[in-house]
Amino acid sequence: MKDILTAPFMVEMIRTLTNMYDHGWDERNGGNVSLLLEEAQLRDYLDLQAAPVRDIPTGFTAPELEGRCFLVTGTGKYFKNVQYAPEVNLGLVRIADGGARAELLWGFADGGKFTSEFPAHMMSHVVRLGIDPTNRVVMHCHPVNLLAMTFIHPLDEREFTRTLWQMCSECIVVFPDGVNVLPWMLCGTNEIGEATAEKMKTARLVVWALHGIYGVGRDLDEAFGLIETAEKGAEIYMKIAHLPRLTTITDPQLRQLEAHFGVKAREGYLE
Ligand code: 2HA
Ligand code: ZN
Repeated sequence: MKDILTAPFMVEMIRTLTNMYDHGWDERNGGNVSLLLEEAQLRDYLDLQAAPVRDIPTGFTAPELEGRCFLVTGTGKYFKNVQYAPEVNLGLVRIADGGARAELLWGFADGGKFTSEFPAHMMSHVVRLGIDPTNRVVMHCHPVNLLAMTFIHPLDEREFTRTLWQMCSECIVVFPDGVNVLPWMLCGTNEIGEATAEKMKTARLVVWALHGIYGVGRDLDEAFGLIETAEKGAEIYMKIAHLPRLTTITDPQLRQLEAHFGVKAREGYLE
């Protein structure tokens, strides 16, 4: 077997988590990421027939994910530390018993377990895989400007999305499906997991007001880039929201971006 710490998916996960920390999105133990892996990606690094290290109950069901493997961040663990001790801060789990149990195949070496937001991650994976079978990543973090924006901007999803689209030309191109928004809810529960997954049916970005954001993607770069672009829009908004606005990107201009880049803006979101 090859050393799993040299696996391309592991290297990419560690780089991405470090980068998220460096962006200031993941203070202390803030944020969590899960990456769906195929058996073919794992075979050289793990004996998949071997008995699991231990079982971890999940507290929910997700029969759609039976047998699927996820590399996931640990509860209470700091993104800052992942690069120095990946086997403590990350775990590789295989979903079993219709979702009720996760078999630990590698990691969480200090006896730890997956993120408290595991329900939101797994339920979001189920929904996004139904829409795009190539989806692999669910990413959650606390970007400052998106979070700040939820204190001062109406949480109406159309309005929130339109404001972000107006902040820079890239926004409508990168997330034409827009940004969905949940009001403040208690985090770490099945309820917020179910609500997040429901919102994932119509957009790949879901803001948790006064808390943070969820993004998904086919790989770590795509999920990161989605959040990065929305956060850029929010940063511009936070710089200008209190100033007189003399110029904006108009709806006809947003239509031009839509046509030129071959994307389809969320139905009814443009005038
Ligand atoms: O894991 O971000 O939402 C820490 C969090 C909870
Ligand atoms: Zn959070």
